[in-house]
Amino acid sequence: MHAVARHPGDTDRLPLDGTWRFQLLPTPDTAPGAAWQEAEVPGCWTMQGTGDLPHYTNYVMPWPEVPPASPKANPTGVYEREIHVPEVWSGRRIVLQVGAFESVLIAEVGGTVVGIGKDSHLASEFDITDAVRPGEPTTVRLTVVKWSDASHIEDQDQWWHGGLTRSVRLEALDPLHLADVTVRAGADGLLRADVQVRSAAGGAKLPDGWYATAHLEGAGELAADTEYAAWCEDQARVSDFLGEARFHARVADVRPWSAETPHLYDFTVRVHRADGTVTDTSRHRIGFRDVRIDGRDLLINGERVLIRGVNRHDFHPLTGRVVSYDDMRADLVTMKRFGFNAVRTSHYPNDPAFLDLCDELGLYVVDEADIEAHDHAHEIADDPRYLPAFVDRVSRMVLRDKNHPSVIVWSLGNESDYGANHDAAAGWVRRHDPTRPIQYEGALHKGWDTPWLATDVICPMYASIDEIVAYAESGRQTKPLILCEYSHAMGNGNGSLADYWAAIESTPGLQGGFIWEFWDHGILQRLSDGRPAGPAGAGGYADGVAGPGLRWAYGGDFGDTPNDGAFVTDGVVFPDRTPKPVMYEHRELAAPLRLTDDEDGLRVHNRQHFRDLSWLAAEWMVSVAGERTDRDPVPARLPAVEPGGSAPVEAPKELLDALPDDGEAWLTLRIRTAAEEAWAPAGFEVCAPQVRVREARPFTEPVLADGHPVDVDEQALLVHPALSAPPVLSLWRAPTDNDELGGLGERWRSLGLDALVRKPLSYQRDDSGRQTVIAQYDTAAGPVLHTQVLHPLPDGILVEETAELPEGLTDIPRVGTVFETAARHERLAWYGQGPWETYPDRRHGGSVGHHESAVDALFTPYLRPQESGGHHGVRHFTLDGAFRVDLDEPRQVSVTRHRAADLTAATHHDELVPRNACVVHIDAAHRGLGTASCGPDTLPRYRTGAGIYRWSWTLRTSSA
Ligand code: IPT
Repeated sequence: MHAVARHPGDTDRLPLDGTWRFQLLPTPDTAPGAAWQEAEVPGCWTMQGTGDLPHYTNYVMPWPEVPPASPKANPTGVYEREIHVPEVWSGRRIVLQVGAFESVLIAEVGGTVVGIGKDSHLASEFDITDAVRPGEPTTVRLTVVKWSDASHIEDQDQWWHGGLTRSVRLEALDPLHLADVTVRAGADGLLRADVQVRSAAGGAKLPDGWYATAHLEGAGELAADTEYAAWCEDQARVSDFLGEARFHARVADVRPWSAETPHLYDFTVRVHRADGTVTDTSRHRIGFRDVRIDGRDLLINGERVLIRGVNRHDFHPLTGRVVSYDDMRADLVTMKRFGFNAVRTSHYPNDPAFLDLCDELGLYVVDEADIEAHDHAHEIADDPRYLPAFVDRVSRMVLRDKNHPSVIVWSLGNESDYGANHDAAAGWVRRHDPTRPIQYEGALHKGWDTPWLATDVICPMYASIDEIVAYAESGRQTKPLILCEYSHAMGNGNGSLADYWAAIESTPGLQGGFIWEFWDHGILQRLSDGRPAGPAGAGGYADGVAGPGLRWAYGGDFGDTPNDGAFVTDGVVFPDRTPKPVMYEHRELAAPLRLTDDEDGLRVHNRQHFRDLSWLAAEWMVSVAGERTDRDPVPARLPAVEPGGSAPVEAPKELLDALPDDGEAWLTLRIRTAAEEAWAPAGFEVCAPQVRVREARPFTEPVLADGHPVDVDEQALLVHPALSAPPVLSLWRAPTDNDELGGLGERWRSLGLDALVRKPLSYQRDDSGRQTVIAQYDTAAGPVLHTQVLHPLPDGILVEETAELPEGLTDIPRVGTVFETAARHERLAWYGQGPWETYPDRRHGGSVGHHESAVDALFTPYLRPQESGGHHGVRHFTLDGAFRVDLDEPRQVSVTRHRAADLTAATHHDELVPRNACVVHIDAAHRGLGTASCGPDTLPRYRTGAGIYRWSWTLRTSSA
């Protein structure tokens, strides 16, 4: 019965969610005692104040036992409550459904064991008809054993929890029921539905005269296929205990389903007794769409759709693995708002409601089975003792989810090597559902040229741009290449996402990928007792920051050993779903509309596959460097452009004609939703493509002034009333997760970059009042010579700097100036990229223009403190209007309240104590972010190394 989607509104359901009696035992062999506490269902007991806490490991099993063994010490939760089966359910089949549990379930009703279940992310169902008496109370006990042989194939990179993690309920069914409904609906409007009917009553024989009916929105009541029935008769395929029926329909002018156009149709199947009584109803929201692989292309409705995907785990910072309908919806809405069109249910099937939402909101799904044998992958993939579990997990997922249009690919699981167990599972899927491709990354382990038969997609993880492009151009590629994981979103990262997309969009054979991953799995933790804040902790966070007395916990924070530390915090959103800066990068790269200005003139491009531009409203804006122009945006008329096409668009003359005579100027087309979409209100900003309409004028030497000498102290450091720490050379940034895990943090420390000692060599004032200061900074790769020429200006100073880096000083984080302000400035206004944090290899999300922000809001609170708050391409900035810096050319700048050393020393965001001063970095060069925490390092063109660097800037203050 698990294949049949029943409508949630049907009345034959009794939810059992809520407060249950609960006790936690040390082993499954321990007898429950008399003392009960309470636990919420669904819920993870690891998040509910028991002694068993969350434990994080990436792939190392948390205990040493080898498969299929599990440890003796084995937390076991006993959940109990009374149920009252309504009298009106007499004579019906009563089914107990447990949505999800980790990892073994023993179900008892009225003291009798009715069954056990495994497979932590699919429901287990038990026919308890004989164990209950309608009208009388009965005790249900659900015993959940945390560790088992199954734990070895649920070894995903996430927190280990225990509990009942999805809803529990009773269902009442007539003995005559729908056992399976398989709907196939193509973009041509043709539908075929195959229905299986069984009877669970005495002898399981079907009652005479039963029949099935089907109703489709847009086609009405469907006639059962009599030819098919006759053929069955003829072939002696008619059974007295398995009823089969087939329906066909053709919907005229069908509106096909796609992620861009998620049109759904109501489809209902019913089974009746001879007298017409309906005994079971199955309701579906179906979509008409095709999925097909043609050579190197995965086609949706015949179109080679680019897959802009993200991997998503079930996660919530207060409840662990329990996610409500609203939370699932909010996740998917967030994805849609930031341009994602696909999600991989890494690494297990999600709640069925999740797929309903994907159908409705429009997201392509790679539906993944709950199999990850990571730590012992090689031993398990061919272990026949695990064969039934592999086939069971894959087939149960397919049976449950096959009627969802959003599901376009089945995935056999993750990181489990490759073995006969995979082929067995794939074989079943190929026969049961020939309408969808299968993918499995492990099937590539012998190379991409000769994938084993369990994958139809070349779906590698973390391959470099060079690798995928070389492969696509090699002539050896025979299947579509869609990365199952790439661009590891740990900390301040996702460098070169734009370079990936430039390669994907320009290389036939490359069709996209799934960013790793959606969530930073930081659990909200109370500092007072080190416990998860739990469901009561709601409101203890805002904008990515845990509240006072709280922090976002990662591996090790609950005393969990072994653990993999902050590797669990690698998502594009913070634990409270606040988007990280990379989301804006992604939104711009995935924009449905692009703007170009080249020899073909100003044009808009429709980057979608199925939709025109009529759902978008647009307005023009211009921004000019120098003074703010503050001109109102003017409405833009978007031309009609077919999907994939482009058309000229008229520039806003009134705005361009009114430009000041001088200065770099940018034209922005701000795009919003014209009307409400399922995932956004009307007027929601979708993207803001820009083109430069006028180049910057070259930096002109400011007028130098006589007679206002620049002061330096005995260390040859600038003395300036607006600065509490004078400008010095900086070659260090607090290592990002990519820097640390990629091994650079260690290298930079061994070079001494984190503890540079400045040795003044000379300083000299000339007649014009200009100071020339030369200092040396020793590194393990040799000395760095740093020269500052400090010129007096009538209203400030000009600082010209040169740094000479020795040959051996390769690949360092930055070369630039750092200083601190004397005053506690509150607001930064800058002309450059923003408002989101940008870096050299992650700067497409920030548009060029005038931006302004509270200094405190400029720092992105990555869970493990690291370099943060950078702005690319800054031309000038002011602090509270009183402190102005102009740069010789667009540069990487950050203004925060944290020194790089403060960030380096802290392990969690809450340890940071903001300084009063603003810490200002102006970089001549800044290393890109890359994605080396899992995947390729920063591309060579974004690296910073030996050589001579020159940069200059002016400082003007009201007090200077
Ligand atoms: C890959 C895993 O599939 C994923 O679950 C996660 O662990 C990710 O890496 C890193 O965060 S596996 C890795 C061996 C590439």
